[in-house]
Amino acid sequence: MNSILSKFCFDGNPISCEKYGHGHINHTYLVVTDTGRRYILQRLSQVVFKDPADLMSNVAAVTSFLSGKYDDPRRSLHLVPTIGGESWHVDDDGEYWRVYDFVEGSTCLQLPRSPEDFRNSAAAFGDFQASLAGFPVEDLCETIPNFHNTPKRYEQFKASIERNAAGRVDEVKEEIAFILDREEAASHLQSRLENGILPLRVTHNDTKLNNVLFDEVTGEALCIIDLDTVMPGLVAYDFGDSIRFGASTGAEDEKDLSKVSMDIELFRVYCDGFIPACPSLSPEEIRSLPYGAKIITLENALRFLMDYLDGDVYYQIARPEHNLDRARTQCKLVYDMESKFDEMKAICEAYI
Ligand code: ADP
Ligand code: GN1
Ligand code: MG
Repeated sequence: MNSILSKFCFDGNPISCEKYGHGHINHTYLVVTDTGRRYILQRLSQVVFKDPADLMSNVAAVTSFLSGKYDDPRRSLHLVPTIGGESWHVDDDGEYWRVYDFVEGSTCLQLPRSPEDFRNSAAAFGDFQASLAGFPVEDLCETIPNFHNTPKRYEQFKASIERNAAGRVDEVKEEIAFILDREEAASHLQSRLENGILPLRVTHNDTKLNNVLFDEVTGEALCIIDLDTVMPGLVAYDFGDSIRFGASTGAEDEKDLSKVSMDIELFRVYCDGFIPACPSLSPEEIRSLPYGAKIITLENALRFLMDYLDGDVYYQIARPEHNLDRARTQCKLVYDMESKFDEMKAICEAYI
């Protein structure tokens, strides 16, 4: 690790470097130097990101665009350059490394402490969406092609069932059936995109609550992080992914499914923070938001289960059945959202 650390322009000399955070994708470390400065060091996952140099160009462009918008430097991520002046370092094994300034005075949450937290995160993601409206979309690479193309995800899922790489298909027949039964409904947004009813915008694409940092003092959402999937997408998925994670009454990997449901009051609160923060949404986009919540949750169920079938190659896991537990909570949430869907639609309709 010392050799990696020696490549970046830190303020002071690193005195510690420890694993950090709850992300499922990159390997994240907290670095502290002898001047007391703190940094986030990350090794990118090349299982997930096939073209890390393109990804880093996106991140460099987006962070520099956003930092011009705020007076408080803590409102946006800042890359720390290498001693050669680059935004990332490639080591002898071909691994990609980057460093961000640590956003000081911030907290990262796994579930909202109060509805107010959730409203704040909604306003921050809405504001992020609105801020990127002026970003030149032609400068962005697609870091994961077809990331939220649900029909394509179903194709991959069926191929994974066919391969049965980890020999686990028989064990999860019920979960597979639940997901396959919903294939047609899951294409709703992709077909509206293809029919020109819904527009592409520059979206975040991974709007979990733990991808926003809160101000420790004011409690307000401070900084949107995890910019690896900023690329053209549907606003409904940004909205929906926040609901899937933050409006759940249980953790994403909760084993006791009786604890997992979608809190309709938190859904209402999120709408209240997000929709007014995105004033350019069309009526069709507002109508698409509940579908975004249901479909992205189903997509996550599919992706977690697919990784379980593939032998846990994509997401980081802390126990052998971790991906299966995650898939089950997502199925439970979809089931619950189906019973609340008319109410979800009515809540959104009121903003039109
Ligand atoms: P992953 O793609 O694996 O989810 P993230 O970029 O989201 O990786 O980082 C993982 C965690 O590290 C975040 O959830 C957050 O807790 C923490 N983190 C990342 N960047 C910063 C930062 N600049 N300042 C403070 N904490 C950060
Ligand atoms: C991953 O990187 P992280 O942990 O914030 C994943 C998301 C999933 C999420 C499920 C690039 O997000 O798409 O919805 O896990 N990110 C990528 O928790 O695949
Ligand atoms: Mg993350």
